Parts: sequence; C-alpha cells; structure tokens
Amino acid sequence: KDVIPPLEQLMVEKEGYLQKAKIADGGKKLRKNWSTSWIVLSNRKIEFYKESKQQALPNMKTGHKPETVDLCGAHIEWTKEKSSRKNVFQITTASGNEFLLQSDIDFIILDWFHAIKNAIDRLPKN
Ligand code: I3P
Repeated sequence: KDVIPPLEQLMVEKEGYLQKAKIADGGKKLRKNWSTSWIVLSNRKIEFYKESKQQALPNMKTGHKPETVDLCGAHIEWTKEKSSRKNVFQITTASGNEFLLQSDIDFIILDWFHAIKNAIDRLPKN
C-alpha cells in the first residue's frame, strides 16, 4: 500500500543528529545540558527530537510534541565563548530562546550552519 507522507515532511530540508544544548528560554538563562538530538530543518522551523522522527512517531500520536524553533526573526552565529567545545554555533530566536548546536565533524556542522542560515535569510524578519 502506498503511504502518503504528511505535507510537512515534503518540506524537510535536512535532518540528522547533532549535539544540542538549550541555554536560554525567553531570555532567561538555563543550566547548560548537552544531549544528542535528532534535528529536523524545514522552511521556517527546526524541530528537536530525542530519536529519529520515525521512531518518535508513536510519542507524537500520544501528544508529545517535539521542541520547535521558529526561524522567523532568528539569528545564527558561530561562538567560541559559549562553550569549551569546537564547532559550536548559536541560534537565538525572536522570543529569546538560545540553542547551541555542535558536532566534532567539521563538514557536518558547516552543512548545518549554511542550511539553517539560508532558511533564516529566506524568511521575513518578523
Ligand atoms: C557543565 C558541563 C558542560 C560545560 C559547562 C559546564 O557543567 O560540563 O558540558 O559546557 O561549561 O558548566 P555541569 O554539567 O555541572 O552543569 P561545555 O561542554 O560546552 O564547555 P560552562 O559553564 O563553561 O558553560
């Protein structure tokens, strides 16, 4: 039987594992806690899952929503000050949420940086 993918999935631009730490929520600093996250980038948002989206589907059915980052009005920049790790960039949302993303593998983090930056640059700033 043919499975019709949800419309949202047709717009997925990139997905994969990165190290993630949320360091602020609505401008309020959080204790840094790195964890592996499955990152799904689409036109105007990023979703963070604990495991791949396919594996996460049963959870979604029971109403567990992934953490979502609205890229409208967001900023992305490399940072050396916010972590002792290499290859770290920060995404800051219009609502004041701050996320660090990291990979030890140079080309992987570079691909992600450019994909997210391109998505942000295509969006209106508010
Ligand atoms: C933090 C943990 C983080 C580290 C952070 C520590 O300690 O070791 O991995 O960030 O450094 O405070 P804890 O687990 O006790 O909260 P990096 O790995 O990014 O350096 P920081 O305080 O300099 O941010």
